[in-house]
Amino acid sequence: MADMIGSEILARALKLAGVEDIFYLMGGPMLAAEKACENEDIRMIDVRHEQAAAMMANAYARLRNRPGICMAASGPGVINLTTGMANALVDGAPVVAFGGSSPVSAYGRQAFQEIDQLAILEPCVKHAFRVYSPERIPELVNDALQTAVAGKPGPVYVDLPGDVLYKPVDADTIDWGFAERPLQRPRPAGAPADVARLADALMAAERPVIVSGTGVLWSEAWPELRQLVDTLGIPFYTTPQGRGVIPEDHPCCYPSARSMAFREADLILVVGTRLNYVVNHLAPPRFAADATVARIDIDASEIATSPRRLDIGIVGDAKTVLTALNAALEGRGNTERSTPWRQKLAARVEEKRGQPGDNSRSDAQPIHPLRLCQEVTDFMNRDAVLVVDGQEILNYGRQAMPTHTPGHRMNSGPFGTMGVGLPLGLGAKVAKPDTQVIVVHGDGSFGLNAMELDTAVRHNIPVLVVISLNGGWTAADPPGKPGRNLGFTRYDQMAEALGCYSDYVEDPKDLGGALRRAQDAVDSGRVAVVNVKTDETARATTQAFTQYVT
Ligand SMILES: Cc1ncc(C[n+]2csc(CCOP(=O)(O)OP(=O)(O)O)c2C)c(N)n1
Ligand SMILES: [Mg+2]
Repeated sequence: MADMIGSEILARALKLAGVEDIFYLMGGPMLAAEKACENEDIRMIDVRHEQAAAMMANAYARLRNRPGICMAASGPGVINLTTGMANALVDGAPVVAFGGSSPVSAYGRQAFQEIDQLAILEPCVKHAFRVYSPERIPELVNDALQTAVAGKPGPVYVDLPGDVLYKPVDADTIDWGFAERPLQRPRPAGAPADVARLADALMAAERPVIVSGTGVLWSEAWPELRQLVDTLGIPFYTTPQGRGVIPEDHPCCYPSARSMAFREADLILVVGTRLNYVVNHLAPPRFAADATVARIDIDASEIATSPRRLDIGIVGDAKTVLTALNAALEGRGNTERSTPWRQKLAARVEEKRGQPGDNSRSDAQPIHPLRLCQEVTDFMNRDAVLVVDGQEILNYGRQAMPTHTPGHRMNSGPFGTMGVGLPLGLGAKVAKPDTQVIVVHGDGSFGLNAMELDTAVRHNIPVLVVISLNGGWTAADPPGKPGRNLGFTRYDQMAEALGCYSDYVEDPKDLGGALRRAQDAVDSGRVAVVNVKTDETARATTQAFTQYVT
């Protein structure tokens, strides 16, 4: 059989592994690989900054529940991936990046773009390695994809030296079978005795609370979680990116009573989320000191090293363990025991609703960010993917905008990465072309990857971007923050120059119509940007509820 070069082997291996879309920025020594991917009919989406490619692959991975793929040229191209890869690591998302590098044969001779790329990427990923033998590329592609999704998902970096990518190999010597292996998603069951103990503890609890995270999304365990909630009437809360596992208009959802629920619970069940700063490490007094604490996690080290002592720690897959738990509760359904608890939380939600300071219907000009959130909420589809990036707008959005579909909420994440908004939105739209995608962006964070509007226009990825134009990074209050002011820039005009539909809004009365017209443009296949001048003094309060700061 004819020779193939490493680049062609890579493209064929990715195709055989089921890869349909790749986000990349062209450049040596990856050109032949990128061309070969085109020849394999993989959709190749070329972006304007490599970090955006990694961020798009992140959203894509989450919405397809399979690895998201990106590629970068050697040296600065690969280094530009780092923010997106580190963000994927902290998000726990299976992004697989292929980076070109200078030829092994010239290492140490100051070759073009030579730098220790593995050393730079290693702390940003779950696993990083270099390929030395082109004939082993199918095996190593399989290795990368399997590692990314196994157990707790995370990013993988594969370094591809130029001389490996261009080396001819006799195609008969290649074992393609590696690339076609199904991705292994182990679903360990928890210890049956612990599951039984958890069932009994839940039956005995009067004030139970569930805190769930993206582990439930990767495990696709939302039907089982909902069954548990319904069986015993358990109030539930999720991490900011774990939203939508149960629709947020479910009767056991009491978002604004979160602090009370955590403080007064007698049992806290944590499913598929780390006990990191996002949940205050589950520490008292924010979380009841005397509550029974139970945890289900696929990562044994999470259970072993829990910052708070666990009464019941179950190493297992969320879907498998919740299925067993539901079976253990079969015929024992009882929502009455927790009725007073739910009534108390419901009363708290009511009390908060009546409190002054709710600006969601404010007619003030400049527009209050909460009014902006309300207008977007009013018109967006129930199953829209909503991405929010910024600080004030992120915090306001978290309180004011619900999500009813599993995984359809993304944001700056536990790494607090400004700039993810637009790329996450584009990755989501590529993954789910028939779903409405809305990105609500701070004006500062928008700037970091704003050129991705060009990517969206060139590749026909129609999303709606709404900018909260408060004239800078965070609120102008307190005054005098260094480097805060950016000015009230007409980003809509910039978007127009890039080929987008655009609009600019100052009067709250015009907001609804402007959003509708923009969505009509999106529905006709265009990328739309609505630049909304908002109140620069509006500062989201960081109350206990917004401890979920990202
Ligand atoms: C890449 C990155 N750079 C800087 C920061 C620090 N930072 C956190 S929030 C924020 C301001 C965000 O401003 P904007 O996007 O305009 O949203 P706003 O708060 O004004 O609504 C900054 C600069 C960060 N988290 N990430
Ligand atoms: Mg801003």
